[in-house]
Amino acid sequence: MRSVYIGILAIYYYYIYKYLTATPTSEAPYTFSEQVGKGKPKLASNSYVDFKSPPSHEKLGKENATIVMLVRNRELESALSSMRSLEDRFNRNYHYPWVFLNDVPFTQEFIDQTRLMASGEVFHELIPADDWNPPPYIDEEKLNENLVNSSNVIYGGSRSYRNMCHFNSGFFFRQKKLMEYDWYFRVEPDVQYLCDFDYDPFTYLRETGKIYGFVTAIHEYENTIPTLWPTVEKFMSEYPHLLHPNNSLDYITTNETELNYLVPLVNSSSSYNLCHFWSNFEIGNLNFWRSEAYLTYFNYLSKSGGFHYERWGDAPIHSIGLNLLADKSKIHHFDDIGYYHAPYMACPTSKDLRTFKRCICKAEMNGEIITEPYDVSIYSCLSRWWRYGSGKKFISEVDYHR
Ligand SMILES: Nc1nc2c(ncn2[C@@H]2O[C@H](COP(=O)(O)OP(=O)(O)O)[C@@H](O)[C@H]2O)c(=O)[nH]1
Ligand SMILES: *[C@@H]1O[C@H](CO)[C@@H](O)[C@H](O)[C@H]1NC(C)=O
Ligand SMILES: *[C@@H]1O[C@H](CO)[C@@H](O)[C@H](O)[C@H]1NC(C)=O
Ligand SMILES: *[C@@H]1O[C@H](CO)[C@@H](O)[C@H](O)[C@H]1NC(C)=O
Ligand SMILES: *[C@@H]1O[C@H](CO)[C@@H](O)[C@H](O)[C@H]1NC(C)=O
Ligand SMILES: *[C@@H]1O[C@H](CO)[C@@H](O)[C@H](O)[C@H]1NC(C)=O
Ligand SMILES: [Mg+2]
Repeated sequence: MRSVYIGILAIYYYYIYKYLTATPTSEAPYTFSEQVGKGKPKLASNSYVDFKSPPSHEKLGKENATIVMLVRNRELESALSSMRSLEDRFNRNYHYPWVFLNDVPFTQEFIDQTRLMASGEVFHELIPADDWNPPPYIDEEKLNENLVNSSNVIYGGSRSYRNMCHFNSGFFFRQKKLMEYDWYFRVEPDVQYLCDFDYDPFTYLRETGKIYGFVTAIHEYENTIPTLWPTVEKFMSEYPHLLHPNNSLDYITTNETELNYLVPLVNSSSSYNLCHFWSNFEIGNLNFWRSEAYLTYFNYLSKSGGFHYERWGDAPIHSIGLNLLADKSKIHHFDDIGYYHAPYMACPTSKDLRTFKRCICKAEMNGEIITEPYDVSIYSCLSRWWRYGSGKKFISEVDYHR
């Protein structure tokens, strides 16, 4: 009897020893089943295993592209949820890499868990402090005064939100890792992709010569950008040669009231109609953001201080940059992509498309069920884009079954 106990104890200690010495210092990749499962010790709830990517994470898609997510460690569950959704709907067939960006180092758990969720390679990058923090020409005192004075502005009191918007406007595309790619797909925590992709959107943009794709066009909160438009107007008069001859300025300045008549402009002295592409979803070409024209525009806006003394969002900054500096025919509305970021959903309205792409055009927010795509609502800016941007394509004109 005693020898049986000793035997069991010996096996038990053997496995504990194996587990403890199995820290991944070697190069050899190993998989889940080698560490956890039948015959392996049960992990305590406060322990985790550091897994290496299995070799099958090799890229299958043929574009020079990456998926990118700026994210905080505490958003791990939300990041995994977005990853699961995009992997299932798109990336499991392509294995494009994921680049995660953070202003503080990622935790080991974040790195391990995202690696397990990805079908492609994963990279976890620390943003240099100079790319994140307010630049030297920003007056700290003035920034702090505005932070405490902005409780009526959405995210108005958050310093990190301003850093984030400044970073997304002018720095994400020149992070060291992203310099290795031409194309990016921006993803945020807690978003959902509601239809199968069924073709590679990077390939689509490249083959059609486009540089940017969006799904939702909405109005900005006016009190986040009191001096944005006057600053843009000054930029335009100082750098007229940077404006693209086929730009889409008309789209952001038209004030036709038959379109979007439910969004009254409070500040009638500004000709900006507040329309912008919602930037939490973007598929685009990084070289546009890295172009001299865009960087000149970004630096001009950054120096004016509005990112820090007001609460300029990266969405209107990206959009106005595109509308001024790019050929409008190079901006694409992906009307066949289903997408949800609270509180708005984008989804194809065609039954044919919904069926073909296995869409579930439904999302839930705080117990409320959302089934109506935002872009067919009267608040949307899409009708303005159809009239003043690159036009509306009808379903019979487009081959969605690529
Ligand atoms: N690393 C990091 N990411 C941030 C920070 N603030 C926001 N983000 C990310 O920036 C994006 C936009 O932030 P979010 O909270 O979703 O703002 P919203 O979509 O405008 O409501 C998300 O991908 C966030 O994870 C921050 O302080 N640090
Ligand atoms: C605080 O806000 C008020 C009204 O919105 C404005 O008049 C004032 O100039 C602001 N002060 C600072 C320091 O931003
Ligand atoms: C991908 O794009 C980057 C940035 O433009 C470039 O430096 C790199 O050579 C490209 N790689 C390939 C394989 O084309
Ligand atoms: C209204 O617009 C004008 C001109 O574009 C600008 O100077 C002013 O700061 C704006 N005011 C507010 C409260 O947004
Ligand atoms: C729209 O803009 C035009 C030209 O600036 C102006 O004459 C007209 O009054 C504006 N209409 C509305 C409803 O604001
Ligand atoms: C400008 O863009 C429109 C909309 O996409 C397009 O129809 C037109 O051909 C473009 N014009 C030029 C000169 O490229
Ligand atoms: Mg978000």
